[in-house]
Amino acid sequence: MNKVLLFNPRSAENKPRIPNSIMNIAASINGKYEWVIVDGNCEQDASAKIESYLQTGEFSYLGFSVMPGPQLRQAIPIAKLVKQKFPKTTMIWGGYFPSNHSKVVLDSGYVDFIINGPGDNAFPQLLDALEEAKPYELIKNLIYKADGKIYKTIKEDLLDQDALPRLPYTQLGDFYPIERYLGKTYLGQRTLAYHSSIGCPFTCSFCAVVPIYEARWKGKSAQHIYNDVKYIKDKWGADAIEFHDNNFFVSEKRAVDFARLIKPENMSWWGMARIDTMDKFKDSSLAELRESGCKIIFFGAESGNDSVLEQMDKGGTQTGAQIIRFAERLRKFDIIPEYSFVLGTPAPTPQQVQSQIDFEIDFIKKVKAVNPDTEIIIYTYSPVPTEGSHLYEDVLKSGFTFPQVLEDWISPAWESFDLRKNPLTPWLQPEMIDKIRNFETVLNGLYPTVTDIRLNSIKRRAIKLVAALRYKTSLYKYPYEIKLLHKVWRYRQPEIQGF
Ligand code: B12
Ligand code: SF4
Repeated sequence: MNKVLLFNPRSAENKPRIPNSIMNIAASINGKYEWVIVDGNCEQDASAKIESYLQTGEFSYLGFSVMPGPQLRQAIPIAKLVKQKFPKTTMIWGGYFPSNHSKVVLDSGYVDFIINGPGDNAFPQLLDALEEAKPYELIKNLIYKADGKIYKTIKEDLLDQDALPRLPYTQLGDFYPIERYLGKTYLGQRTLAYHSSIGCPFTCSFCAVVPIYEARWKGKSAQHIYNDVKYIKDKWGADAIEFHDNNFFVSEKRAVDFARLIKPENMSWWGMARIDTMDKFKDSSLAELRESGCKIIFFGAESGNDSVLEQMDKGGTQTGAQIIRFAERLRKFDIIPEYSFVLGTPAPTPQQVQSQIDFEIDFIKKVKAVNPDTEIIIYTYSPVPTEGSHLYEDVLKSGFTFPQVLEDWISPAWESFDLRKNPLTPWLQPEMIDKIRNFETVLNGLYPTVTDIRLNSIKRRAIKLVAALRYKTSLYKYPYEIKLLHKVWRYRQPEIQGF
């Protein structure tokens, strides 16, 4: 039987995390097909490694996991090279990028199939069909091209997450030591990345999860999560957990059940949530979460302006007032809120775009005033193709288009778009982007992130000192002195380098 090569392109400069996307795919074929993993985060030369496997002639199938941004830097040239040198192999891409940008990926000519969303059934079914030369057209969650036309098959219902096969950690360890994936972070000495649920029940109009999961969510049970975590703790010494779920806290009961189970294990943990969902949690639940080791929670605050929140379809219940009130509420429980904001959404005139940015800057300062420990992450709005949303309609009306050629996605400009730093959208003028980035520099100067564990107290004090006056007087222009210190001390930004 033909073997399968699974590739996780490099996504982090350092600190590799357990490659959960590709591990789920490995689990789906484990015991049925022989597979190997190449993790770009752990290889000096991933391309050479892949070639050395393919030269054995044993591998027919390649599965690449691709999210937008720097992963494309390896995914695109390596896929192209593989198709040139080993034209008989079948190239299958999965993950957020190909699912949301299927046309440009399939038009490249070097990707044969896309798994659209979860691949736990679709991937093994596709391999079976190809191995046995049977039709694949009825396999759910598949995108392919035939006779120049792109076909998307229907989506599968979300699977019972507890029924999925366990991730093959021991086999991963045959390729790369598991200890290497358990990095030192703000949370602990050996931090485990774990993914306990898929999708999200909401439909925010800027979010890439929506077109794939269409407001569906399914989670593993608290007991199941605990069993997995405990196994890794006992076997490899994990002492902290990063939950990579889009929305870990959808169910108050599941979160509290997990807190009760994990508390005796003395582990710190972190996850992502919505403000309006968690604001409904009882005080006793928040207290239990903290006591169990939950130190910091990431929230998509997005905007302090209620009409922008409505434009973003933020579920209808989150308000600016609530964002501030909730930051204050979490302070009482000693949980650090990590608030992310999306600045630079479209508006009818440049003046309105600018005044909205100014409003958000003032709003962020208000949040900081009520809870200075709040971590602030600032993104600029980079459209995702959430067909049918008003926000995306505004985007299309503005004349914005995505690249038509796959290689264009790795140009510096589009990479910056992916990183949500400089999004190339027609309504954002360069001086607006400068203002956002300069404010961010000053803010990060006065309030360096707690997640940067290399920044000692002397360095922190030095940066704070130079940034304080600028912050107080709203003088954000040309913050070269702060940028220099950030550069010299290699200040880390959690949104790019890992949370
Ligand atoms: C971990 C993570 C990271 C880590 C990577 C860690 C590391 N060191 O490798 C870090 C923090 C570096 C990161 C960075 C970025 N990320 Co990121 N990241 C994630 C996160 C939280 C988890 C991914 C994961 O493991 N999922 C678990 C698996 C099980 O789910 P899955 O990936 O969906 O996989 C399933 C299917 O998609 C499919 N599948 C996936 N791969 C494959 C491959 C094959 C062959 C097949 C068949 C199927 C398949 O099957 C899987 C199982 O069913 C996701 C959000 C999320 N919860 O998924 C965001 C996410 C993927 N990231 C995203 C983005 C945008 C980025 C950035 C590009 C930008 C940014 N500023 O955030 C940066 C890029 C920086 C960089 N250096 O690359 C977005 C993508 C949005 C979009 N527009 O498409 C997401 C969805 C977050 C979000 N909601 O906005 N990220
Ligand atoms: S709540 Fe978060 S993950 Fe869910 S749709 Fe909104 S932005 Fe996306």
